[in-house]
Amino acid sequence: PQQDGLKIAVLCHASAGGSGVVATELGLMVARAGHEVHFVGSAQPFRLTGTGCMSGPYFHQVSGFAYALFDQPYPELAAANTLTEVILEHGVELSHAHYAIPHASAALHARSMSGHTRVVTTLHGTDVTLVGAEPAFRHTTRHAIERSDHVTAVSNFLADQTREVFGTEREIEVIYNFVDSTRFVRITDPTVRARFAHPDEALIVHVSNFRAVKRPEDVVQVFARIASEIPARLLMIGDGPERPRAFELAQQLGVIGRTHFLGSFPDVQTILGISDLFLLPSSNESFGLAALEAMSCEVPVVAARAGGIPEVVDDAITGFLSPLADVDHMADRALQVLRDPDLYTRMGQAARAVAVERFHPSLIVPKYLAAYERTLAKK
Ligand code: GMT
Repeated sequence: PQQDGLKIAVLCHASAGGSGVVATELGLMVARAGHEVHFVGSAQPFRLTGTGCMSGPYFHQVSGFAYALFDQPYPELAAANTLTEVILEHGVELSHAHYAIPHASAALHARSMSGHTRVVTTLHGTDVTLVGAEPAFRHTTRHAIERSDHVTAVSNFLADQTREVFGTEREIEVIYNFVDSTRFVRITDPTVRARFAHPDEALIVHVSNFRAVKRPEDVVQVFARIASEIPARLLMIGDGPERPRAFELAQQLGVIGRTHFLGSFPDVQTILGISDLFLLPSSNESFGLAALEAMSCEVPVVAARAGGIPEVVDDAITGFLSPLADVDHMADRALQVLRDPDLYTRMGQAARAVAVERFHPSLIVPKYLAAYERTLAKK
């Protein structure tokens, strides 16, 4: 364990998804900066590598308890219990909860049980816009937000939305998502691209968890229009409930031979690094980390003008923003950029510049570290 530096616990979702990615990448960078980081979760976060006994970061699996009387596994209580053990055993001073439910609630519970630690909560989007707005979770989410020692949100849109949905005056600091621009880069080796597309084909990509909010069927609709005009191929990365419907639609529209559902895997940078265009037609998106990762790889983005996406994608500069569900508009804009090599190069370079100049870890990670220090210094 570290002798100096902060001792921090991180609670996040382990499955493929933006909040888990941000939590993991941040925790790894905070650990590299010399702090002791303990991840606590039901499973090891999918991008978490390099955990070790000497310098960390450490991973503590939440213990489960199956008992005939319990009709549910009570994940929040189990997480609170494991977190309390970690706090007491390792002297953790601060818990960073990514996602209000169940993590901020579990962290608040552990704060009461352990008698110390501060709680920083980061709101990522669906915890507020979908889950939190559900009457079943409204009071619990509001409580988690109001009682955390510090709250951050990943975009101005999300901070405003949180204040509106919960009618809270709570101070919410906006800290954007970030991207490691040394890992997410253009791959120029033609042999890598040749594994996925012919040289004359435009390579279109979509990365998501295929939930309804991502509108993956719009991706297929847009692609079918593109493919009717120019040689093109679509890579669908990720998995989730809407994947079968998107697959079926690709069959119906006759583009299944040029559409590849590759499933979920952690090193998306290879696919993004060889792609020509990223599609993000989500109906709601607090930030759009996958789009930022594409931008870092010089890939222009065509997205719906929804949620916090306009804080990431500059319309007509790093990609195009379209009205929600307007698949014709999205296809027109996609074809415009794919058919014009000068525009394509300009947009790709502008996208990379924005990723590096606005969303580099060296700009964003210190904001979290400063938030930790300020929270610990609070009386
Ligand atoms: O996009 C998802 O559905 C996953 C979700 C999550 O909670 O893991 O991502 C949310 O957090 C990301 C990281 O802050 C943001 O970049 C995504 O925009 C946000 N997703 C939504 O708001 C739908």
